Amino acid sequence: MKLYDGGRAPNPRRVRVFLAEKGITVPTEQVDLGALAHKSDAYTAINPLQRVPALVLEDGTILTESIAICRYFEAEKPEPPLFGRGAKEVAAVEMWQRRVEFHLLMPISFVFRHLHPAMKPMEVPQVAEWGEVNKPKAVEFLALLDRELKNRPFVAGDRYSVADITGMICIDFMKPAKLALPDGLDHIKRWHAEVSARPSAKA
Ligand SMILES: N[C@@H](CCC(=O)N[C@@H](CS)C(=O)NCC(=O)O)C(=O)O
Repeated sequence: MKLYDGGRAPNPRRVRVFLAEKGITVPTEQVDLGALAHKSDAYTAINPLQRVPALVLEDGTILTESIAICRYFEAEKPEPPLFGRGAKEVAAVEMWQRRVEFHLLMPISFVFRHLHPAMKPMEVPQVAEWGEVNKPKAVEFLALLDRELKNRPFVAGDRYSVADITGMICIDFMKPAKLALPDGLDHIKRWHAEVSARPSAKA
C-alpha cells in the first residue's frame, strides 16, 4: 500500500489528520506539487486528474478523492468512528462534511487557485474575478458555521468527526489564501482552537 501525499496542501493533509486520529501508519511518497511532479507521466498514470492524494492498495486498486480514501480506512478500522455511529449521526456527519466541503473548502480553494501567483502553472486560466467573488461566499458560510457551533462542540454534533477535519483544514487554508477570519466568530475560534490542539492536527 502507498499513499501519494502532497505536503502542506489541504486535501492530502485531511487524509493525514484522519490517519493520525485512527492511529494508522501508511507508507507514503511525497509528490512535489511545486515542481509539478503531479503532472509527470508516472503520476498521471496513477491519477489522470493529476491531483493528490491518491492511495494505491496491495492489489493495485487506486483510490483518489480524500473522503473516499478516508472511508476506505474507516471501513478497515472502524474505531474510533469518524463518520459517525448510528443512522442519525452518520447522516449528520455526511451532511456537514459535504456542506463544509462545498460551501467553505471550494470557495477558499477558488480564492487560492485563482488569485495566488504560485498557482498560475496549475490553475489555467487563472480568473482573478472568480477568486474575488468567492471571498464573500466563504465568509458567508463561516457566519453560518459560527451560529451552528454556538449550540454544539463539534461541526456535526457532540463528537469529533471527519467534518471537523475538513473544517479545520479549511480555516488553516485561509492563511495561504490570504483570507482573514472575520472578527467576532468566537464559536469558530473556540472550536478551531480545540480541534487544533489534538495531536492529529500536527499531521
Ligand atoms: N477532490 C479532491 C481534490 C484534490 C485536490 O485538488 N488536490 C490538490 C491539492 S489540495 C492538488 O492536487 N492540486 C494540484 C493541482 O491543482 O494542479 C480530493 O478531495 O482529494
